[in-house]
Amino acid sequence: MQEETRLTVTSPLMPDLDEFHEMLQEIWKSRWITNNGTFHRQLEKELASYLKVPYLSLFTNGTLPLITAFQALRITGEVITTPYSFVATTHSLWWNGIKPVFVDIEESSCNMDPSMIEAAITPKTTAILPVHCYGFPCDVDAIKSIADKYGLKVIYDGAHAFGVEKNGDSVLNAGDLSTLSFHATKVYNTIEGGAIVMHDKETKKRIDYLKNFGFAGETEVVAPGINSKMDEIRSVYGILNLRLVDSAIASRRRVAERYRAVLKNVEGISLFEKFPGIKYNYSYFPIMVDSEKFGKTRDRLYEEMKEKNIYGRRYFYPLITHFSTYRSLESAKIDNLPNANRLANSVLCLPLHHSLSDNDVERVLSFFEKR
Ligand code: T4K
Repeated sequence: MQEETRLTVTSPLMPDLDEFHEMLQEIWKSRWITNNGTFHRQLEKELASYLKVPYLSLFTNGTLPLITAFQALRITGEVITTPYSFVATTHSLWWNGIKPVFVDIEESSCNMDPSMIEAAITPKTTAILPVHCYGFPCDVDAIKSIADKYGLKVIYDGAHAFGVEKNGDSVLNAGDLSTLSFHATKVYNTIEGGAIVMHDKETKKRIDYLKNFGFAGETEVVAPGINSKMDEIRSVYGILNLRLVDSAIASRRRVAERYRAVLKNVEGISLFEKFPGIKYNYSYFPIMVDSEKFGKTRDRLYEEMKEKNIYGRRYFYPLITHFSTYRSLESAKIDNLPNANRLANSVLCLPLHHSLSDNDVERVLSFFEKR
């Protein structure tokens, strides 16, 4: 019997090859291939407009924007953050010599629980680093009121939040800065890529210097910046993908709705609630598996799917606090993070992307049929 095709948790959105080729010819003609080129500038403008944000600076991946954001705001000391994310979130603090202080998440959203923040503040606390996990918006109002009360900066890791809006406003406008990832696995990608979203021109200028070694002109270096400049080839790829992203999100929504319609009735499987007023991007489809009620553990389900060539992902297992770099921190203790630990052991992200066929979706759902 022929083996069924491999279904992965995601699959990259890719531009039409002929159109890409046409635009590459322009780059070849101009012989300008990186360092703030025409297409780089065009993509920054188009993304800012698409995302409804005032200013945006492109980067070569989604990790360097985080690292640079803390440098740009001169953050030191301790930063309050979530353990339930991709490890790059916390690594950005490590690279700045900042101590992460972990607080627990809300079970309903997987995001930092604002009611846990105040107790974690010390005289060394300078900022908060929440993540809009899976593209589910954080409680930005609650976080802002705590930040304002204690004079803390807020930097959002918006790696999953491309195009997510709350009451018509981009969630990327919350906080002092927000970062994005345009990695191949994201809703929108430039192969590798990322960005920082900021509120004013001056901050953009500083961040543009920082991603170019700190150069402000030919002879002046204002700070020890990094090299994280997006090149023209990936900028063109990004311009073309931006034209496809709405339709890709619509396809993702159809898959997510089909999953939701079936899985809401499956004993032992819980879904994350959808809230009114939110424009979701359907970047992930996490489900929670209650092994007693479902009759098998999350890990068993994950393995059985793999045996049938279906590759879900246990995002975010292990928790960041379980990695050796962070494990010994006081705030990394399991007792401090009960919800995060529970979710890390029970969530499975099902395959969700624009090119899943109806048949693919039914293959995934067959694992949840009455047994
Ligand atoms: N903050 C947050 C909250 C993040 O989630 C991330 C990254 C970052 C910051 C940092 O952003 P970047 O520096 O990465 O831009 C993936 C991604 O590598 C990573 O970008 C992402 N988050 C994380 C959640 O997931 P892996 O190890 O799961 O990726 P990988 O290579 O196993 O890919 C997953 C599946 O996607 C594959 O099984 C198949 C499919 N795939 C992947 C690639 C690369 C393709 O079909 N084609 C491809 O080219 O980390």
